[in-house]
Amino acid sequence: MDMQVIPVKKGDFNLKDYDRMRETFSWDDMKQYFTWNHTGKVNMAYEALDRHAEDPNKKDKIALLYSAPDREEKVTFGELSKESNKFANILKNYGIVKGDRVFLFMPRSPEFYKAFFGILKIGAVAGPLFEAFMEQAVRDRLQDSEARVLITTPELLERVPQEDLPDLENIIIVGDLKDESDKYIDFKKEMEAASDEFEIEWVDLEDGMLLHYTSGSTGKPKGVYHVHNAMIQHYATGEWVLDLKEDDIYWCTADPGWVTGTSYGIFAPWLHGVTNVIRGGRFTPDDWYQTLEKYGVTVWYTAPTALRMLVSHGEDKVKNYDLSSLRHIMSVGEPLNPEVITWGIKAFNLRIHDTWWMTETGAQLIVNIPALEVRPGSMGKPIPGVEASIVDNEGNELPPNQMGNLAIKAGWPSMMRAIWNNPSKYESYFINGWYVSGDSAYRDEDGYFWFQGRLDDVINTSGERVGPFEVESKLIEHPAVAEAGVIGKPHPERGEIIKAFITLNAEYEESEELLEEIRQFVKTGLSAHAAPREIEVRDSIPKTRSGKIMRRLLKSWELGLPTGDTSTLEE
Ligand code: 6R9
Repeated sequence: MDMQVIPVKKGDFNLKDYDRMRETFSWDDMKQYFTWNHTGKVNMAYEALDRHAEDPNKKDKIALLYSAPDREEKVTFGELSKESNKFANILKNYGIVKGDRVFLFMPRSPEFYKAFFGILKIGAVAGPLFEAFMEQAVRDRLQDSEARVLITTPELLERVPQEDLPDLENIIIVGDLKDESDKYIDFKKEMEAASDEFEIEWVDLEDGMLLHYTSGSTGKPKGVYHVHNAMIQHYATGEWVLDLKEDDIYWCTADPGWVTGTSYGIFAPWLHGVTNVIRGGRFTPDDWYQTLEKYGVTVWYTAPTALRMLVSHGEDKVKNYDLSSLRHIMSVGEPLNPEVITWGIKAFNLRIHDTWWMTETGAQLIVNIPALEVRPGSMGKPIPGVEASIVDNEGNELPPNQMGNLAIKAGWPSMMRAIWNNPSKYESYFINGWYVSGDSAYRDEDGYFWFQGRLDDVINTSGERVGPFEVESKLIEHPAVAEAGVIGKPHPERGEIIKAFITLNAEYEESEELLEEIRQFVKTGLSAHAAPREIEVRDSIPKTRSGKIMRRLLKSWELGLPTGDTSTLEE
């Protein structure tokens, strides 16, 4: 990849000397921003909500700007604080206490956020599930977590295998309930009756707050357990990386079933008391641009898969909208193709800032911030207070430019504290004091980190290591290619050959000539050994709900192997 550097634009940064700060910063410096630092009383819901509700200047500020195809609603910090008190009272009535697991299986809606904070206020652990989960996925998660309460909708209730869930004592239904029996709790009715005063449960920084299930490459989904202490890092990155200011209109497009939708769809913006746009339903490019324009979004956090979709619909579409309010864009979840950054500069006149982190890390770790020059294709540098490195399989650090395991010195504030019910799995993440991410990467001489792939995805063809992401990025630079997923396919001579699955942009028809042209495009644009020997055109590329290309699934299909856990597959 040719090294391109996009410099800092004058005036658009809030950290003058990032590198120096990374040397001197201590997480203790961050505590002063929290109420518990002088009261000793901890709860995320207090810091993110009640604190603003108690502030006469903030209480009537809009916290939640909700929009869905059929509904629009504005909720202030004051209202959200009271409404979540009501929900906490409902849980209290049903005997929920600190430490219990309460799950949410419903689409994004104001009710979701009211319930979510009610759960935190009573000191329980919230478990948000993607609304698209089918029965098996719901069963696995509710069984493993031994959830006592589930909040869901009449439509999704069908996918809850109640007979297999002995620990699930109560189901709260948001929406019109057909069942007249008292088997279910009616959210609306109980909210109307509930008091909006609630004595918040003060917890310890190390008490549980959130359980996010995530799939590994094998086995059942793992419950990644996070504690209230994570707020320190949510707040810090909200300032440094999201660059949030008092008057921002912030939009994180992620669903709260994914960690991005909680850490950065809920916590970071509301810890900063910023107005948060929540958009439900499915998006088309016009919906995205309309949302940005209509609400005057200033800070936008999204994912490569969404950005690639926008790219495939062309620059002209952007021109139909007034996006002048937008000042800061970030991306997470997958490698951000340099091509997309280049496009973003043309389309929005803004740099898109890549950020790297994981469900297990709870918050951003390696990032591009406004103060740093962007090197397209690089994830950026570690945030202050975080030590990142490249290590070998024994946990020894490797020199610059050498590829290895991307690892983080254990102990940052938002690090997971357990894998639910699975201590040995938890321990397996750590070697020699390092949290080993399962991603491969290298670090350049200037300390920028470059993602190479999930360790299990790296292709070895004729002894050459090829990162599928590099090939995918090149493929989508071709005007005909919309999306691409690349795998290594076993080959008797070459070890593996590269096989690409692609979707075509609307104006293109599949033909032998076109596929050969695309192959040549990679060969001449990237390298001969990186050119896919096989290209297959498909209607879609399988992705997780958080937008990651499921290369593992492509590979299973290709080899006719069992597909394993596909609960996170986007339909
Ligand atoms: C927040 C989130 C984690 C995995 C991670 C890596 C990939 C995330 C990335 C990235 C390249 C980035 N990933 N951000 N790869 N560049 N900026 O995505 O959590 O769903 O647990 O996924 O996603 O492979 O290990 P999660």
